Amino acid sequence: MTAARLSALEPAIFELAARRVMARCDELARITSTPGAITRVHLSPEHARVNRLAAEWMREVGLQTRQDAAGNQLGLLPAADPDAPVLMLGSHLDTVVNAGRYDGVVGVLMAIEVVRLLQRRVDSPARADANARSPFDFGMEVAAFSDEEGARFGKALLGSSAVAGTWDDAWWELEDSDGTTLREAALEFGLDPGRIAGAARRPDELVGYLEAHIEQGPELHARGESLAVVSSIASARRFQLVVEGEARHAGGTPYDMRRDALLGASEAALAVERICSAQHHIIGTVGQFEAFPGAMNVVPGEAKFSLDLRGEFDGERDRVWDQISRELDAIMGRRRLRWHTREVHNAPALFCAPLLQDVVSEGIRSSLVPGRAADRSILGSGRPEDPTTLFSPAGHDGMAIGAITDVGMLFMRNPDGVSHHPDEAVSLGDVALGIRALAEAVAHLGAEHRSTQGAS
Ligand code: HGY
Ligand code: MN
Ligand code: MN
Repeated sequence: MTAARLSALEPAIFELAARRVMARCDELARITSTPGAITRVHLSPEHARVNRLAAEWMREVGLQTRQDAAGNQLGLLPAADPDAPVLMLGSHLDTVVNAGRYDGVVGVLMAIEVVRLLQRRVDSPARADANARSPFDFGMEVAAFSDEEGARFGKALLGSSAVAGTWDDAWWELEDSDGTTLREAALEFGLDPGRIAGAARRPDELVGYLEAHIEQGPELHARGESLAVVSSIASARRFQLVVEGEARHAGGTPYDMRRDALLGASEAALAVERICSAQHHIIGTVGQFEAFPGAMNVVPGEAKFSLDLRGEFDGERDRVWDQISRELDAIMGRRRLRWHTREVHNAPALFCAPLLQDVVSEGIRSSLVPGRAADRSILGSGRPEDPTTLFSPAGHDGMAIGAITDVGMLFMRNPDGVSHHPDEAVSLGDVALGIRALAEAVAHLGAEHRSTQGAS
């Protein structure tokens, strides 16, 4: 299908697709381990249920489905040439604890709609077609990654890291809060840890990876715009930190004798804020914080906390971590405490491929309907040639997939920039525009691919 033919589709078709996406986001939100809230972590019974549902929806648009050894749900629409590489489209279906309903999920469901539209399966035919083929020289594969958030085992991007072939066998020993290891959880889920290498894809099997996601920040909302091209994804490190002091009687221990681990950890959390807020595009967050033994009448002898540290550039992020470490040495030294840390996640910054940034920009431009080219609600500058480009401080599966193929991303506005929270939102209209832009981006890539393959 050419981009021109796709552009001829009525806006109502994209709205219909967006309605289906929104309804399915609601349906997936009901699959949760915490009634009344949305929590769906890696290798849980809820993970199995959403994979089954996603597979059904994938088959409905002609995708051939399978679950890989990392619990990722995949759906393939092969090219006519069985040896042709595939363009991967997708996002993740796992959530943080007490999540919103769109983070990750909306990108998977939009990818399914894009595959439907690019085959002109406009009316959602409920029939599997084993002979369906991609309209491009490359196949299309929808990926619903199993673990992007790292909510259960601390290490994020487990699903996409397996696909990227960057799996580290040490991860099998990671434990969740109940002491269940990743290996035990995988076995219980019905996966064979010995087959994890089979989830890996080779670079020559892929044309690239495209993902649509809500912005998870306030930029588009503040600018009154719907869509943006992503230029890069922040580099990230995550740490579990432990402060050791001495637990003693809350009444009988004078201040000069106290070695209060909670106060040391509290001062550390404030130091993280002070150090990071003085930098450009470096963000540090202490999101978990616990005191032990956790009694009202005992000076805390131990404290544990987490640190999520992100930056636009790896070197800058690492220099800030060194600065935080030196500050922790000083704080704990003054308070006669000890501290140590374990790094549980480390992902470098990912720069989106220029070609995929270009096709996403083209997609956003093409998503303009006639007569609305100067509508600021679609393109902030009002100039169709100039879609907004944003850096993503939030992490995404592309950070892992970038090890083996080019990555491109499309952001949709989320009102007030609220995410990782039940109030997370995206409008039907922005999802409709996003579906159109993503489909147009794929069509532009198809044309580009054809011309470069033909030329070679
Ligand atoms: O934490 C993140 O940035 C992502 O939403 N998992
Ligand atoms: Mn998230
Ligand atoms: Mn996400």
